Amino acid sequence: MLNLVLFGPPGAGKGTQSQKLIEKFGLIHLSTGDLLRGEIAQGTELGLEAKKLMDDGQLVPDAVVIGMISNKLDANKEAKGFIFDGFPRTVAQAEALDNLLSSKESAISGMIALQVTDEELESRLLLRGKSSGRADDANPEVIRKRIKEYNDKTAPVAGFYQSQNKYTSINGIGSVEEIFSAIVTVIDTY
Ligand code: B4P
Repeated sequence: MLNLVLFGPPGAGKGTQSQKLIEKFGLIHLSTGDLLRGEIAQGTELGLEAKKLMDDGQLVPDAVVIGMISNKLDANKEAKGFIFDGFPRTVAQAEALDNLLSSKESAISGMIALQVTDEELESRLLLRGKSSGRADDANPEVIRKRIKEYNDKTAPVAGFYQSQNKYTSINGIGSVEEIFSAIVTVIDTY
């Protein structure tokens, strides 16, 4: 079973690369950002609470996203594997994911981290904000807050996988195809 954590700051290209990876490897794509936006679109109570935090560039509470991922793992018992995109975003989420997978006699194969400079992230997100309708992409102040949240709370997750010898970092600047090919080269070593 191939279980990949695609890691990187907001705008690093996780969602973009996930779309290509699910086609090539036949994996299930689990993006907590997409799942949360789905809740918002349906107007659920969870979605209403999450929207306030997301629009302000903050992380949603661990218990909420862990619960969503747990439900998706249960609903896809026959999957060949999963791409975790935007999850785990805290060390507590990473620990919970290990526990969820080990209860299913599975584990993370590896984490691939996309390295992109803050200037490039900001310009990508502002560009997407012009057409995506995402409030969290439209405002430079919110984008900077998301990058700060990443540095404070999410960056330590890399160390969690480094200590398990499951971490590989690649350059996230270049064409989508170049980055895809670098990711596939890493996956081929698993
Ligand atoms: P996400 O939906 O995960 O959003 P993201 O970090 O912006 O990444 P995304 O995958 O969408 O963008 P990508 O890099 O592909 O999270 C949104 C919010 O949800 C968070 O701020 C948080 O509030 C909440 N949340 C989600 N998960 C959570 C969790 N686990 N715990 C707590 N809270 C959580 O692409 C960005 C742009 O770059 C695109 O326009 C793309 O076209 C462009 N791009 C991609 N590759 C490129 C390349 N090689 N060159 C140039 N541009 C490129």
